[in-house]
Amino acid sequence: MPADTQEKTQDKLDVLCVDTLRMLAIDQVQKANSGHPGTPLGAAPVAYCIWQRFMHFDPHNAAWPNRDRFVLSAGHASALLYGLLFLGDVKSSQQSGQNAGAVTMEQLQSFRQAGSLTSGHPEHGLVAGVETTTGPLGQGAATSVGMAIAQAWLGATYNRPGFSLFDHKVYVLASDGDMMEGVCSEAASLAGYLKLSQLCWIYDSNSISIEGSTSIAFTEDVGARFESYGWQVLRVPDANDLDLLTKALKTFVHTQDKPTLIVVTSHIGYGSPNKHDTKEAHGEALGVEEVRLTKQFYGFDPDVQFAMPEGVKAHFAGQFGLRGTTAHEAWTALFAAYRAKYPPLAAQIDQMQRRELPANWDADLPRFEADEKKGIATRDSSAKVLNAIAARMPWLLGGAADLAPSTKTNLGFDGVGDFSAAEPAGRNFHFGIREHAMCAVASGMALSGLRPFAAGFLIFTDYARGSIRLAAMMGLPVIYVWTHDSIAMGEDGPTHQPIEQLASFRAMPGMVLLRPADANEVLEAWKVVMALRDRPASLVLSRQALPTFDRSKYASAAGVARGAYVLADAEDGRPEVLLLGSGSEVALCIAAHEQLKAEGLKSRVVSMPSWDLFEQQDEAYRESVLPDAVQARVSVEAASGLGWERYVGRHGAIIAMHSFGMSAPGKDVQKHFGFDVDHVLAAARKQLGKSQAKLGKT
Ligand SMILES: Cc1ncc(C[n+]2csc(CCOP(=O)(O)OP(=O)(O)O)c2C)c(N)n1
Repeated sequence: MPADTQEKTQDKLDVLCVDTLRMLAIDQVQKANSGHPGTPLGAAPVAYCIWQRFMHFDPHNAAWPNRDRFVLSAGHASALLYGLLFLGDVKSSQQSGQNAGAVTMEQLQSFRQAGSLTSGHPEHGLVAGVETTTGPLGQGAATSVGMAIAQAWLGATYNRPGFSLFDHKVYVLASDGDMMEGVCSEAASLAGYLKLSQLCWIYDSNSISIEGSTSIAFTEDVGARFESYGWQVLRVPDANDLDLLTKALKTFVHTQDKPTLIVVTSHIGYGSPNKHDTKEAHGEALGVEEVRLTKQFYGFDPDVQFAMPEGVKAHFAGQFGLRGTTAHEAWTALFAAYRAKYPPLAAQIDQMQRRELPANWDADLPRFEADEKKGIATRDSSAKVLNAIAARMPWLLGGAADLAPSTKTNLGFDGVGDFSAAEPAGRNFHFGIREHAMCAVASGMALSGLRPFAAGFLIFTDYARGSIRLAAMMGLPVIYVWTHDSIAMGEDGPTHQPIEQLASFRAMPGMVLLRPADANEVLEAWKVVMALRDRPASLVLSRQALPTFDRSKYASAAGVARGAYVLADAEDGRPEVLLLGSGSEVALCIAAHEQLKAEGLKSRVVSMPSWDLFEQQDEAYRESVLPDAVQARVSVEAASGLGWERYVGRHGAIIAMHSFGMSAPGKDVQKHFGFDVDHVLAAARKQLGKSQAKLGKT
């Protein structure tokens, strides 16, 4: 049959495949008695059409770099994605260094159960073919913009005449909830501006969410909004019409100057006689009787669960599978020829896919001489280190949410431009004032093998937390550069002064938080960060200058790699009081230490840039830094004190923030809240007094 005729025919087999997907989804949800059957019932034809007729995805290699991406942004409809992966026979794969498993019939039958791969919402790294973790609405779609950016950058950087190595598409299935989320609007606005023509969002518009009709809260013209963002907007009035869907997707494929939104009108719970178009279809099992009725509607045997009709898998293999394996084979041959012609470029592609660093990435790292008077802001020393590394690592790239001049994250060496539609090989990104989308985009870039950095003020991480949290969950080595790290940022006042943000990042599993105390700690922190392969890092940096410690007098900053280290000690190595701090407050500890020393008192300064790395050290090392025998302890950090009791103990002193900050010059704010040497000294003396009293020394 000629291709066109084939597409025009709503082949019985196509319908059977779509309905099998539907039945597998409602059976998964019913067996688990938990999950979301409505959207799989309504949107199955859309997903089917993309997979069967358009996707280039090799089921034998879910990590092939030029595969088309499919993102289920409506992650609650996970039963649909698991059905697709099962019918598409997507094999297990190494993704993000994890062994991502394959969805088998057993997995479908243990949907949402302990130990299964088919968790409530799709988790990247757990299941092969799940391109990004979704569930929090908006995240998948926003992340897809990063994937499309990565495609554009990789293509512009590595494609050569006759070698179209990176030309893949990014498909997203999004829901009403996605369209309501701010992060989607931010990301779509950016995607439109950047004219990301390989990006296609399919909006499953069923007008139902948890509380009922979306009209109770959402009546805007989404298409018009996207048109104003610069997207092409297509409409398919009936989700069951594979021909119309195919036509719209073809239009997307041939569009080269803008991203595409296809608004598809669908019916939640389609085919369920009593739940069709109702909120009840959204998020609970249909019920045994309704499942039977739904199966009857589709002509399936109501007594059979997890039916696998004859020919369905073979049909997937003949279209989705064959197209993918053929494309991958052709790409592999192309890449072999490319490797022969452009060995260094091919080596870069290999390295980035393996999350390795290029040889000599650290050959030009700056050195920072002692400068205890004037010093340098850690954001400035970080800028020097970042530029030195980026100049040797082409796929280290990123930007800020309109704060590059403040975060000092601009790449400034020769030949590095700004990323734009006209210059897609640029490496400086202007994310605009869109922190949340910036972080989702950074995740999408990392998921495509790039090493992105995203920068902003530490305070605005609150805006971006949803995406940062998912990056941590996925184990993505995104580098976050957060500056203006404390009340010391000064005049902008309490709205801009972070208090609880350090504690919240320390509480986030997987996140490596580093708050270096001086330029050499910054250098060491970057070394730690660059070595990470499966964790994100937050570099927390100061706006104000900090002294660069004289390392001939104090310990080497190499201790940063262990999270905490003894920076200055009592001469005999037997301190009576420990002064603990991070970032800018370490200088206060050092000043206090020198004063105590002059008075004949024995103190130790422990610089603690990363609690998390410190916790990973063995007991012997931790004891060597914080000996149990010394209970007189003072911690100094210009942030919430939450958690410092872990290190100073119940009787230690915690110099911390107990309120929001205030607007005044930074030094005045620090003094006002007790971040000065006198206060540290007073606390240290009090601690010494208490411990001596305890020892009966009086
Ligand atoms: C950020 C976020 N907020 C809230 C939820 C909880 N939630 C899950 S599904 C849903 C309703 C989604 O409705 P819609 O997107 O229209 O999906 P459909 O009803 O079509 O399945 C909500 C509020 C969520 N997953 N993510």
